[in-house]
Amino acid sequence: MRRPPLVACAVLIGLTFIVAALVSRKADATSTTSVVRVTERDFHIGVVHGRIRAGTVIFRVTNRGPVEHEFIVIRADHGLPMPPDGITLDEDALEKSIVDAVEPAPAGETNVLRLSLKRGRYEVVCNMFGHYMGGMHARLVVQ
Ligand SMILES: [Cu+2]
Repeated sequence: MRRPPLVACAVLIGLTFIVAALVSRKADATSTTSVVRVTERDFHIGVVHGRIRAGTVIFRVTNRGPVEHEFIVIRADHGLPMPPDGITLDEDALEKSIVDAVEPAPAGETNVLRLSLKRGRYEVVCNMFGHYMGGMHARLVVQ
């Protein structure tokens, strides 16, 4: 049996590396998807994964009640400013930092919010009257 020429072997190995590199680059280019489970209750927001990878982030927000709660994702690299009235965040002032939100949902409901998040620090809050100051905020780091 003839041995395959050395050049053919080298080309084959080279091609393997190129294909592997292309596949891994494609994997990087298609953004990752993270699912973040969030539980809201009076007056707390529980985030299962506080650190996630940049890309598509699917929040599954469940309100355990007993009252309605909303869910707002805010870019907050330097934290959030104190509420001007000491109780509620000024959403108009934060407009540029607010990524998206789930409207107030009744107890027992689960809402899904699909976002594309860049690296950075975020706060997820419920800003219904008194809820933010009551403790409804949690940090989320996107890396
Ligand atoms: Cu709330």
